[in-house]
Amino acid sequence: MSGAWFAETLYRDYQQRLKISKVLHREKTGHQDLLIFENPYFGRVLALDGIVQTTEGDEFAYHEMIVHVPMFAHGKARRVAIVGGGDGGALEEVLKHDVERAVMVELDPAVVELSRRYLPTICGDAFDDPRAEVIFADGTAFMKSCGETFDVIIVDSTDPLGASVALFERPFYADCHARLSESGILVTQSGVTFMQEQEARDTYARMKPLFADSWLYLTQVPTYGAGFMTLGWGSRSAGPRATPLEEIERRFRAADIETRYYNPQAHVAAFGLPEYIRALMG
Ligand code: AG3
Repeated sequence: MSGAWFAETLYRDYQQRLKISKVLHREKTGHQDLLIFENPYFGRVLALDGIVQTTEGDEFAYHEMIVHVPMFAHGKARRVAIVGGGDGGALEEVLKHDVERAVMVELDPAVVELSRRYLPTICGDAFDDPRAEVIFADGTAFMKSCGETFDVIIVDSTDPLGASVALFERPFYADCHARLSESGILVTQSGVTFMQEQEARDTYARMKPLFADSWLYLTQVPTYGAGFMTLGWGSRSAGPRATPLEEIERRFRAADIETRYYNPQAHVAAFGLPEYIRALMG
């Protein structure tokens, strides 16, 4: 396999390639084509249906931002749901907070099983934590019928292709909204904006009528390529996004969490959008 390259198939006119130094696992899971390989620079890489989901080298830029921004903005989230996120990276970050329950609803059991086996540096011991519960189900069906309330809901999904399409649609956002507690927050993966403009536009337009506050915020994940990724933000009250820097700093210090991307300054700055993104919000 030496000399082989993984060529991502996400975009029509732009492609990133990662050298494969070793294939660790390849499987058609029944839901998707799963590949775990080793790259000399990024370490182990998880790809689903030809698209990079996470790597040991840069997972922190995604998982810390999709988790710590809503968690510290909320300030006292005790019950958290993750939709998708089978690699356990988001779950691990959630469990660094003082939560009482973290439910992860993942469609594909193989992603969890293989991430536990091959990506322990990403999920840590998250799956063994007594506060964590993993439910193998369709996230849309779960949010429609679960009857539970959450302070933070994190949608750590694949791109809107196949089974994930429904996770980007209004009925799902409405069900999430109904499951949130009083100042609850929904965050969603909404694509690399420069390449996936429509995704950011749709996310914002669909959340806006449902939530007291909706917005997009930024992270930059090297192996997602082509610039900033935006994360969708919907919250049942206007408070969390407006939390002053000093208060975020106080919460961050109190939580004593070690990070490599997230910090209170980066948190506040993430809501400051470049004009080409701002323009998509109308
Ligand atoms: N989920 C988001 C992957 C997006 C990759 N696509 C892209 N470059 N637009 C990642 C799952 C990690 N837990």
